Amino acid sequence: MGRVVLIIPALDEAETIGAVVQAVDRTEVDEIVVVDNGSADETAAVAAAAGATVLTESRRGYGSACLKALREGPPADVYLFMDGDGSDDPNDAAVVLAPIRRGEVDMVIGSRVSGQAEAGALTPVQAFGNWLTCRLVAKFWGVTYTDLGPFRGITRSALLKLNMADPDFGWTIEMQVKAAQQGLRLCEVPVRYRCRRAGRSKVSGNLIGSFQAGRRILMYVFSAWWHERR
Ligand SMILES: Nc1nc2c(ncn2[C@@H]2O[C@H](COP(=O)(O)OP(=O)(O)OP(=O)(O)O)[C@@H](O)[C@H]2O)c(=O)[nH]1
Ligand SMILES: [Mg+2]
Repeated sequence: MGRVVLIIPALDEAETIGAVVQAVDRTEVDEIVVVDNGSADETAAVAAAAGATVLTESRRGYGSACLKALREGPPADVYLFMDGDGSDDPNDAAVVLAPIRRGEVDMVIGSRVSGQAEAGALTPVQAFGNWLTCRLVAKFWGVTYTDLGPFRGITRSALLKLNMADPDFGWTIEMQVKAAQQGLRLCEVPVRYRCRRAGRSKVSGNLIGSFQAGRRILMYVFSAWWHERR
């Protein structure tokens, strides 16, 4: 399958990032890149000490961090993405990568909905937003997803075709909508999901963050659909 690079966008995750990086099975992943977005804490130092390659992106946003890793990170044949707050279980890396290793698909989404989510790890707003978005994607593009989870794998060649651009939390839906539009071979696998282990929530843990991310995601879906129809 070639070289696997794990990308972890991280903002103020010093309390969790070390354990996350250390828990990654290095027989599955060749290099771990933590993209620090101007953390005020020791995220970068802790990640580096745990064995990650650290990149810094001054432009805020989850997507900006991912784009930085694609532009300036180490070469890869397959990219894996995961959160830095300990919510995703690094032990699921093998499960996420397996369909790509078998050559069956170009992209795998780790679904927290079909997997085991700890009580409270997915808030009601998040669960509803996921459900609604997935219904819209199925209606508009005929592809069934159950989740927009952060834990996912994609081949470099497929990712390049998607021409990713969203600098923020539209990143995950952008990848899934474009994959559907372009007819990528894709699948979902169940993954575990836990409440963030420590640190401050930036998105789903607070209502404003949830609604902002939700609005951005829905706007992306409707705008992609609108542009396609014109
Ligand atoms: N690089 C970068 N990473 C971010 C930014 N905001 C959040 N992150 C990271 O993206 C991941 C997801 O953010 P979270 O705050 O965990 O969002 P969430 O999972 O929806 O909500 P909680 O787990 O409740 O906090 C984490 O690894 C964060 O550190 C950002 O502006 N830039
Ligand atoms: Mg989180």
